[in-house]
Amino acid sequence: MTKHNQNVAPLTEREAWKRLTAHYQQVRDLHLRTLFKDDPQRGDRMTVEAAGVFLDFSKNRVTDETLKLLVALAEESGLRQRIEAMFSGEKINVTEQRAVLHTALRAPKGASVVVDGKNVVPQVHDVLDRMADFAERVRSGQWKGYTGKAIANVINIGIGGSDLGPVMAYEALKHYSQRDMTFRFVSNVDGTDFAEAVRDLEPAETLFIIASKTFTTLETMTNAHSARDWSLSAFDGDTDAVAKHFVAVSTNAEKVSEFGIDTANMFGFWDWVGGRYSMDSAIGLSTMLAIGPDSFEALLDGFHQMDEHFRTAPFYCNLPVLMGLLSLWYNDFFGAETMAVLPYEQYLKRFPAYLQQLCMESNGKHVTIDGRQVACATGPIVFGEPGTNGQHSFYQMIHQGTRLIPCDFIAFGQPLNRLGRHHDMLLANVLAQAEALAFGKTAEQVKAEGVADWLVPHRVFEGNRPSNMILVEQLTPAALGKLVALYEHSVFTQGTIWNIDSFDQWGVELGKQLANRIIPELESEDQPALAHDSSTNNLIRRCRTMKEASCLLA
Ligand code: G6Q
Repeated sequence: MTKHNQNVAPLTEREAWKRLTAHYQQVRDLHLRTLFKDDPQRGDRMTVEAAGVFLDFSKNRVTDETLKLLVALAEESGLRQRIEAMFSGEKINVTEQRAVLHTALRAPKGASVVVDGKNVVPQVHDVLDRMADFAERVRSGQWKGYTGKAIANVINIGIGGSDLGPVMAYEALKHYSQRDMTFRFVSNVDGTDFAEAVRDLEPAETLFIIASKTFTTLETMTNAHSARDWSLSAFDGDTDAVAKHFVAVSTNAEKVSEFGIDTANMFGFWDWVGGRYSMDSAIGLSTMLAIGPDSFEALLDGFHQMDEHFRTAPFYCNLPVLMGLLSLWYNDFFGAETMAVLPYEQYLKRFPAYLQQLCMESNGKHVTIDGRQVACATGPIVFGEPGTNGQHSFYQMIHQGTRLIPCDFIAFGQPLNRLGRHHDMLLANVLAQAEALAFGKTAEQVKAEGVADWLVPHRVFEGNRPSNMILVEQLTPAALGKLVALYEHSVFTQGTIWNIDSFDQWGVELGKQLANRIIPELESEDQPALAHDSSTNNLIRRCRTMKEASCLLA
């Protein structure tokens, strides 16, 4: 078994960790006001630009020494070797014994990445070529539905990694999408999700993408069956229609055929692509249908540029490494439990939700790869909303609450929709928020404004609230790829230091098993014998009673 870093000491015994612990005591109370006053160049110095992504990390509670020690921690934790191990296809997802090769999904055609003795890059490009061919036919109207009509609506059915990436990417890149087509995403097993998605659509013009790596997921298969019923009921139950209205994205050809989808209409991927790392695999078929193959290629190129930067840049100027280290600094030393991701770009409205899975499913782990309890807190809780909306909601807590909430602001120099002064106002707001958080407003400043004494404490902003500012020229497909890869690798950096498996997700299993036990207990005609705890038993009985009442009413 490839255990991580057998030569690396447990986290709290690493030299750099011990030095950081001592260093934290010296710098914990340093105020950003002082740091900026003492170093007028700080805002110019503490920036990095790579692959067209500019990061200003000067408004973080760090000194040069902090950064040196954090970089030393990454080195001592074997990050360099782990990056090589990931990119070269070693089975670093130890608990599932899998390689972790989302980076191979965006490798250029001539590249070579060998897994189990085989170069996987040609297979990746074969699938991409098939996807492109299919996407062109659907987008041009050449692909016809059962009644001979062109496809106007695409519904992606998938959940988790087979949904969050596609929805986020569709929303993010809507500006580049084919506007005469409708794209919808159904994930929830709650029938409302499906019902609302199809209520105004014509089956004859609707194509379903059943996106499921395993093709066994309860929610997706339940929705897929409802979709087939909905579709076939419009075509007198003729199952020939399935070939025209259903395609699959999966690693499981057998289950795909069992469902009735011709494997000629299946786009494959591989077990070395984790669900939450799969939006650039065939799982991105809906994205390619929306934005076209050329833009999809640009998206992949953006990912690849960030991959290369991560793989080759020295740690002190490596964007994902720096962001990962800063996040870990707050999480493990300042005890910050959350982080906010705040894109000042309406098209990125689903980006925080996407990052929730990427970060929290990857690094929400309590044991190290060798099964020991971790020595410190792991992945922070991620949340966010696009600016400026969040400012009128939860930012109050970030400015004046009792918790430290590090923020990542993301902004773009050029708007995609230029409308009067809107963009200047948007940018002014994001810059102002970072400034206000860092420097705040002292009691003296508040008093000088003539505020009554009793009101002064309420009007004080203590400041010293850290943030990163990520600036990119414009939200293009390539820019989106770079941003996603930036966070993917930041998550990897942190997971490596914690020595956890960032690529498994055993924590989702227990609830699934228990739901499978409860389903027949809710559905059985006769009162089932219940052997759960008293609360669950009671709730099941109540749900059965409510169901009986609603059946009687119906
Ligand atoms: C992601 C997880 C999970 C997965 C879904 C859907 O990393 O593995 O979110 O993507 O459970 O799984 P299927 O694609 O197999 O339906």
